[in-house]
Amino acid sequence: MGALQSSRSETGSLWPEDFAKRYREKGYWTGECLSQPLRDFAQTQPDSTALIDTAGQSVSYAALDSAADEMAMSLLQWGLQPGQRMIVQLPNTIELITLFFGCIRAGIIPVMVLPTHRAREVLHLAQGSGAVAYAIPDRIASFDFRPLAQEIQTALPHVTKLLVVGDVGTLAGATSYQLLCDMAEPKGDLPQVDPSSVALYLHSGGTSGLPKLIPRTHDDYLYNARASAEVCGMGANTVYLACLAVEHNFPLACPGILGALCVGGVVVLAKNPSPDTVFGLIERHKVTITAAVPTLISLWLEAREFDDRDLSSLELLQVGGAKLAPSMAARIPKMLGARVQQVFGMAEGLLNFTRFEDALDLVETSQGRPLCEDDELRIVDELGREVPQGEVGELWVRGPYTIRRYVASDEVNARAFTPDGFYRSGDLVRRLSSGHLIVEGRAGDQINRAAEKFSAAEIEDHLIDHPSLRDVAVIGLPDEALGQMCCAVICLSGSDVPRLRDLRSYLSTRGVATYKLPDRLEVVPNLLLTRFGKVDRKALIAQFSDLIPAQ
Ligand code: OOB
Repeated sequence: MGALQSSRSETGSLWPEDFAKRYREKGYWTGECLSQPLRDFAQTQPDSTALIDTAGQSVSYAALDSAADEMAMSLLQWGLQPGQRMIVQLPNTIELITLFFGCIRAGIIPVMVLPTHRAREVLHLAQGSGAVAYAIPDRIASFDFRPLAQEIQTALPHVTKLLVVGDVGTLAGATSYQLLCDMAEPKGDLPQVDPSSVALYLHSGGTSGLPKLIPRTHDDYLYNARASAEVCGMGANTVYLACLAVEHNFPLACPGILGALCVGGVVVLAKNPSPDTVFGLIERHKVTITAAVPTLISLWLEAREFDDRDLSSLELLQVGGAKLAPSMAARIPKMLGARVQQVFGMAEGLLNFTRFEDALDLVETSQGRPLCEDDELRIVDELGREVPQGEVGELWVRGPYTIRRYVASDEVNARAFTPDGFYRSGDLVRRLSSGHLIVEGRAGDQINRAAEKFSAAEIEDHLIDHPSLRDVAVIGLPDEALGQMCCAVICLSGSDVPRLRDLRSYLSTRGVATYKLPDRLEVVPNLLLTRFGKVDRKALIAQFSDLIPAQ
């Protein structure tokens, strides 16, 4: 992927004018900056709490609003310019939210990178976005982000500015977050932000390579957050707990943090999603809604067997990112006292929610129905023809908050989008007569391990360079705890037989994120091929799924 070239990616509508006009007329796009609701509530309810972190430190709407202004001014005084990009890779903290809104107000585009991403992913996203700045924590647990930042800066000289939350250490030329905050002179003008311009970049899970950059505009992302907040019944009494990494679309805006701040609610930031942290925060702050992925839910349910904290405030538990087993859905109300809402979404846009009024059966077995009546869905066969009602096909979508392009080459975009602007999601779904969708699988070779997605090809491309391997296929195998586990099926080039451990550390030294490392290794004399000479993944999956002992 080349660096951002086209100014059209940053300014002007990313939708064709006739669609943009319709979305404005219908009131989906309001022409506001993504941080406008924060400004509004800072005036109408200045003293209400906006954020609380894991340590219990809180910030009011008025304080967050002025901290965001000051941060915006500091960023500009630091030398950043509106339209430039900044990689943001921070844990769920007040600093992250302040920096996010500071960027938004200064017209600087945050590129949201997960704390679990490592050199490979960060390099790719920094290069693709042409980022000039990179914000990191000093460390999270045992991982030190400062050498990572140094590596990125050495590889990409356009990343001229490093910002460290915490101790800068020996990181040459870096600025500490605190120093930046102290720098602010509370005067000066902030730029006028064009609401149809890109507000932030999310990243995709990746079907054929590394994650792709997803441009989300002020208009479309504010709609995304507001409309989601409405579906979830959020209001001023809402206390939203963000326990997934905030750089992900789900806790950021579905409705997430932005949704809660759009209705004057409180956001609690969990530093990790462990049952202990989460149950403690729910009890302490009377959390009403949170979002999780199925793997987490299974941990919470297990932990809850031996836990008696008061979780009675929790009204709604959103589950998405990967398919929720109906049996697990049924256990949630009994064990955690909350209603379940299934959310089938994607960083590219489309969101589906089960609704409060849905029958229990639908809530437990379907992945919900689209957020907006102007979400246009097509469910198609391999030739792009709509399948008959109720049959399985690939989901294509177009609508007021679904992107029309990645920041990527024309070839990549031509594969991912149809000429008339539908995003080819790669998800295989079935639509019920009620409009609810059931996710049946994926068309591509993407692995969804504990709701973290990555492409099999990305890992294969690394492993094939390993001197002991002649051939390799990476496949996702069904796993009760993870949804899918990552399995490397290898053919040897000589007599040396690498162990799983060796391959994992080989990938780590190449800067691959930990969540993508294989969980299992199978050695075969040759890979099974299809009639067309391609690796027969389906056959490999069938072969090795059989070897997994029944639970
Ligand atoms: C969410 O977003 P992404 O971009 O990390 O992943 C999107 C993909 C979907 O295309 C689908 O393959 C899978 O994740 N997925 C689900 C699902 N929710 C997402 N598969 C089955 N059941 C579900 N409920 O994962 C995301 C974004 C916003 C809200 C919720 C999830």
